Amino acid sequence: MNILQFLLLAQNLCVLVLADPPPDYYFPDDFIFGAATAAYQVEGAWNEDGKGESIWDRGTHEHPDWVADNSNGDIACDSYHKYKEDVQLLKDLGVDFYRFSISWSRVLPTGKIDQINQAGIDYYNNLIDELLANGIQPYATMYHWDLPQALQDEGGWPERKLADYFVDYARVLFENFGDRVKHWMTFNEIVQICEAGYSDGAFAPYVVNPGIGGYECTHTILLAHGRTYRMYETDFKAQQNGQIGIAIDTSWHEPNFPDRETDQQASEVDMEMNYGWFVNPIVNGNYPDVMIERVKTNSLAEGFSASRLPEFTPDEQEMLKGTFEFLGLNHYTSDKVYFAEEGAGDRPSHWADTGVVGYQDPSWSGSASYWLKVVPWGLRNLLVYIKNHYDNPPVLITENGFSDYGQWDDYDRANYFKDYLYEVLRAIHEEECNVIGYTAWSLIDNFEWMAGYTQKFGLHYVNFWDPERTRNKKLSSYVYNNIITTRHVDWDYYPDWPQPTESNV
Ligand code: GBH
Repeated sequence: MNILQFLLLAQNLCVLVLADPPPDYYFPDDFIFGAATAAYQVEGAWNEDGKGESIWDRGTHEHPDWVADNSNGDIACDSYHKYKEDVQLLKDLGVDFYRFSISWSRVLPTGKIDQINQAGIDYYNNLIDELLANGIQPYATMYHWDLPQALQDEGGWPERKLADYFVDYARVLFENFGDRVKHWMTFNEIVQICEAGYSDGAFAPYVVNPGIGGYECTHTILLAHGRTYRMYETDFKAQQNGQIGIAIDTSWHEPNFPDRETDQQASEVDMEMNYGWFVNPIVNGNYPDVMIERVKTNSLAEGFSASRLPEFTPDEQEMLKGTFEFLGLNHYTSDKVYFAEEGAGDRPSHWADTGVVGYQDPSWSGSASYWLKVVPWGLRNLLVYIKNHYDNPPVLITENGFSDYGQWDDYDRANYFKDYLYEVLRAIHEEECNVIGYTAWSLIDNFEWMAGYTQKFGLHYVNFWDPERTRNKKLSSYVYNNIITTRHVDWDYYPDWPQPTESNV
């Protein structure tokens, strides 16, 4: 070793020794923690006690081979019968709230109010009462993808009359549950409902109509959301005093080269076209200007006489503006983006309208889901983006989580929660982002849509080979509980835990 090498080594050692450890931030006292599921993914009992058929019942039954393991949600975790066990798990986790969804066709089998299924009302009453008896607040999502099939038979979400049916359904929910449910999310992930459901055909009802179906569907849903908010405001708010939000999902779209101006613009356009598309109408009353322009330019170039993006009337814009008490955010992963070449992509399509290419850095570590790479800092960048673009609204993280193949000792999931939650802490303490709470996806392993039961997101293991659908704690449930109770991230905490002996992995 020469003197120069020695000095370099000495310098590196100094940096190692002297570098400050990451600051030990704490969650604010009023910061809330929860865990989430969705009706079709956990309930099962798909045709019991008067429940009507949904588009996911129909889709998985008609095309079993479209789901990775040919499975479906007929039984799933059997939470319809085992909800008390779920509540016990929530209690042991120490969460403040449970985010679950209500199955529209369990409450209204045909989707319409002329037929109310009392057994469905009873089920959710029981679940809500059990939660409250255990000190857990119910956070209810009205729609997590399971449209009553009868309404799909009338054309589904691209049909504007679906907004009327949704508002009727929401009224039934407020009337029956609003005395105890004080936090509502109207919809879960509009982009998945609409782009996957009505543009690409990747999700039920598997309609392929790119560049048109997704825009029409979204328009109906945004109107349904806004009108539900206004109905609550006029007819229920005074007595029930609850809050209405919505859960919108987005990745963080990092500029490919952060210093390159065109990549910064690509990131901005991608965020507006995939997040602003839903948030801007709810916050400011209309689609983002850049989206209105781009879809119109493309539509005219393609020979359409008008834009494929529907328009809100001035009254509708007024109605929509400010229709949220909290913005729900579902976030899992990030990508890096740059502008596509002129004319790239099949047209018409939302992708071509956006005109941005994204990819995931091969150095990012993966999960059991091809789309889910671990990028904790992406969450902080996203939270800062939301703060800057929408005047620092209250953000409730309504989903965040990691998939594996189902091991008990799920260190990767535990570390994912630590790393992402630490970025939430940094967003709060270093960037003054108004993040009010966090929800882990998911409370239990469940039916992961087109991936069936091949990808597991649960804090708790469910044995799907066992008719009893036995639940067991994974390592990550202890780690999440430790974060909730100590209110910070303890990097060294891994439990000495009683590993379950049975296994179906
Ligand atoms: C959430 O969506 C959902 O709200 C929740 O129900 C789901 O279980 C959870 O994520 C985990 O996936 O190309 O067909 O494989 C997150 C957004 C949308 C991400 C679909 C994965 C790929 C679908 N997801 N996307 S596919």
